[in-house]
Amino acid sequence: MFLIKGLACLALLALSHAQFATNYQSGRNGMVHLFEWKWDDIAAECENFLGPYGYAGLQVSPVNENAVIGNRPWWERYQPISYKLNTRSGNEEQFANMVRRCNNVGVRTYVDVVFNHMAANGGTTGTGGSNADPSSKSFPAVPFSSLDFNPTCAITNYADPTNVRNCELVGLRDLNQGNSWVRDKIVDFLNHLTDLGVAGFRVDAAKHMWPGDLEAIYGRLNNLNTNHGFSSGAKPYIFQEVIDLGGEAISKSEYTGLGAITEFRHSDSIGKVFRGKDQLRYLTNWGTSWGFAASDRSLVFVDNHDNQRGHGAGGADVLTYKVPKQYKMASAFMLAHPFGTPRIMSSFAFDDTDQGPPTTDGHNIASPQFNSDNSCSGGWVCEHRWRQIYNMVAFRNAVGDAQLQNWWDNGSNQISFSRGSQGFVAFNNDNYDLNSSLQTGLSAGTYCDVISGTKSGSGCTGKTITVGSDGRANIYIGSSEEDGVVAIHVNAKL
Ligand code: ARE
Ligand code: CA
Repeated sequence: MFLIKGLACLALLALSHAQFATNYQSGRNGMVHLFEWKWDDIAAECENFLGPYGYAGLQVSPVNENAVIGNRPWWERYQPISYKLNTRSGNEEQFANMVRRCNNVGVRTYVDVVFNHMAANGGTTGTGGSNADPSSKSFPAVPFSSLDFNPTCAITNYADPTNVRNCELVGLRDLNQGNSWVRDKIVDFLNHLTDLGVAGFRVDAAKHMWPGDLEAIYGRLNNLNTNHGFSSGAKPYIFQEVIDLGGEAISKSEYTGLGAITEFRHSDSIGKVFRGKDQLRYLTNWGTSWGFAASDRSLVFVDNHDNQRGHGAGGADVLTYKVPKQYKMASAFMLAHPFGTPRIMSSFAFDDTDQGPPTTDGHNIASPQFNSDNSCSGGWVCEHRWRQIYNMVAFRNAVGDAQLQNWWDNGSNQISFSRGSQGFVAFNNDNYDLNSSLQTGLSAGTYCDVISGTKSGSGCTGKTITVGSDGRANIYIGSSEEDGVVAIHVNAKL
């Protein structure tokens, strides 16, 4: 009896410290990173699009005051000046209003939190009007002084964990998270966001902080705010930016006990596969066999705000909106496959890798404009509003936890599989047509292909696929079609 009680207690304890649950509303899946969007625009997007189309969550750009830098590159937001919620995206009132409105329509908010460092030399004025002097490590609006930082040294050697964690990443003043004042300020900042109703955090540059320090910080985080619909005792979902493509001293496994990690190998591998550098048939064991962290520890993505423009890790193989056919195929695969917690990138168009978001006057961020086909204009790419992508979010919601079954491949770059009897998807990345009778796992009937169209009333604006009483259907994907994928699911039955 004592033993059983003890075990139950341990289980509860483990649960109460778990930062691995996404806190999504049941029936919803799929997170979108609305990179550089303004809070008022996101609030409207939750109500008009993300909520109705089934998205579960959104990641915002950093919310705290950052250094104002000359021609306003996007990356100024990774140079904190204080923890006041004042950026080009809006102020605290606007942020709080956004979180509330998004939660009201079932869409959770995840904040990109930057606390490895403060601004580098040159960042002297903040977006909230605060002043700082990074050259003397003085950030009075927090306040932090030189005592709160590690001694100045540059990160030069990824084979040396101490250099990576105690020195400065590209000159950014490196906070000492072992210092109790620093911890207090970080914990206050994160708990303030939780009080406002956020559901979790993307921890920027986690690899550059000691796991023990992060554990101490995470251990002091408040439960989620039950006034926003979270269950009592729920903890913030934490996904840590740890770039681990292998070959370095620091490994993601040092962080997976604390929360999820951004699985960069997923981005790297999916890019290589859909660029034709690896065959689609090898996707049959997609997951930990590819070197990925466990499914519930892996935040997965095709591209992120860094690697889509050559910052951070990853190179030429990363797929972005600039190669739309392969990008949509990779995104559809990620969303159809049960592995990991998928995050969709929503970009602004860029030519120059430093270029900031669209503005009205060089400083103030411009709002996205919307076209009748749901797509965006005004410099915003809005991959999350591409039919092939948002319809695959609906696919993911429709299939739920159904097992991956009925795997088929042609021995090279044509594959298909079902998610139980809920959904079926097929891909053709060969330079000849796919034209085969395939097992869909679905019940007999006519279905709308949610890639080429959408179910509308009793009709379909794209291809239809007829499943026979044996579950088989004739699947055709021409090699020169606009999209190399077809997808059907129970909610798209006509
Ligand atoms: C900018 C300028 C710099 C200048 C600096 C200070 O570009 O030239 O020295 O300001 O004045 C972003 C941008 C940076 C930018 C920075 C601050 O990408 O260009 O610097 O904001 O404004 C490493 C880290 C990883 C990091 C990537 C970019 O490990 O944490 O580099 N990613 C996050 C964010 C970025 C952000 C920061 C961190 C900083 O997602 O958007 O930087 O907050 C190997 C390693 C990787 C390493 C990679 C590149 O692959 O495995 O760990 O990634 O090399 O060094
Ligand atoms: Ca550090």
